[in-house]
Amino acid sequence: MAKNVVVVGAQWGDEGKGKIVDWLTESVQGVVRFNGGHNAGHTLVINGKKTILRLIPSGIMHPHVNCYIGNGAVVSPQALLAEIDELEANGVKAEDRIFVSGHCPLILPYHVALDHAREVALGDKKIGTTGRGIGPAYEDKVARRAVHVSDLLDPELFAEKVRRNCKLINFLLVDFYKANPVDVEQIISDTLALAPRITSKIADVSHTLNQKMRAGEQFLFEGAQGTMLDIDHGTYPYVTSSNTVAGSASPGAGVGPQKLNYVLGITKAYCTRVGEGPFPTELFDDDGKKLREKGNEFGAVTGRPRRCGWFDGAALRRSAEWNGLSGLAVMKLDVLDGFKTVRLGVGYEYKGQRLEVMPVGADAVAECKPIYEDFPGWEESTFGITKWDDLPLNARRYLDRLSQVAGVPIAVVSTGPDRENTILLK
Ligand code: 2SA
Ligand code: MG
Repeated sequence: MAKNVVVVGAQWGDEGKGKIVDWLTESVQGVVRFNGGHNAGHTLVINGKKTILRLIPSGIMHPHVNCYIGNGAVVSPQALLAEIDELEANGVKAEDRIFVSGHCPLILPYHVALDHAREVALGDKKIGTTGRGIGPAYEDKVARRAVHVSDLLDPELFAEKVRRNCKLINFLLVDFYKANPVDVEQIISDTLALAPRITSKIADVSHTLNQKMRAGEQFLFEGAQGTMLDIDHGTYPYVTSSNTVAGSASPGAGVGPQKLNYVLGITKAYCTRVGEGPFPTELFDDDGKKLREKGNEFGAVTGRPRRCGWFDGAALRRSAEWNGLSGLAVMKLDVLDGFKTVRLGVGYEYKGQRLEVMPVGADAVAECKPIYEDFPGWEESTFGITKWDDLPLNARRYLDRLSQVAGVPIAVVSTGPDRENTILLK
């Protein structure tokens, strides 16, 4: 394996990054989150037991690695500690292996209140956020008024910053959104009660990673959400509020881009999206229902049913460009077992023209009609297969074409949720 690998979702999230990061963790010394917050839901199945990680890097299940939360992520103290408690209750020693950059913006309850108020006000134009306060926390960062994890070291300064920010937030909540105000003093005291456990995890993540890299250690950078949800490149405004593409591992963790040696794009063998926004290959028929049921496509954080559709090659080609994908991990191949025909999106029809790549912005994407190539399906079960040559011929043909359309070699195929259900190609 290359030295430092960035793992990103190549579609709209929920591609199966958690399984792959957990699996690749065997050969690294640390796993790093660099974007997003506890809106992520990374599902791991180890020896049949399911764990869902939200903010904590998926490497935590391996006792030999340290887990880092870089400055590009947003941190809810409450959510972080609840996740650690859950892991510890399940016998995973997590408390002392998590290092958090002091420069991560905090997510506090007033961000959650604003997230909800916005969604209600948008009505049928809502984004379909996870309601975790992600957008408002990143807004504070860009507006240069974020309260950082390191501010928890100085209770007075912390309280002063929260009081100042809440003047604006309560004005917005009450006067603009006609919602209830937040109780500022309660937020301050509740958060400060958690502060010692959070501040004990503060580290200079950037410097630590750079030092350890110089000493020869290898790291995995674990992206959250998916490429098409990127704030700059995704189907704006139906996006999350962070950069989800691979390059953001560099500013989000504080390492130079030349340190990122390989970019692994995770994609399902089909496609899903949760939340609002355009999705050209979405299915509203029995095939869509079958994908949702067989693939158990429900939000790992919110439980929302995910929208399902065929693989979208025009989106994946874009994703390959935006991320600089070195290889693909194609997940959940077994979910396609038993379909009579499997359809592969190879481009779009847009304003009477053929497009090879997804256009930019939600309005343009909403006007795209997918162009499909149809493949005969396979009756045989692919569940748990560990060798490429053991896959049914029709499955191999489908995957070969998928890789050709994406313009990226397939490095991994996943044939089930467990670590063992994996084919390694490169
Ligand atoms: P937000 O909360 O501001 O980031 O929401 C903005 C959009 O980003 C989408 N988003 C996600 N899409 C897929 N998976 C995510 N994580 C959870 C999961 C989601 C869940 O793993 O299943 O449980 O519902 C995730 N997080 C954010 C979101 O749907 C909005 O479209
Ligand atoms: Mg997920």
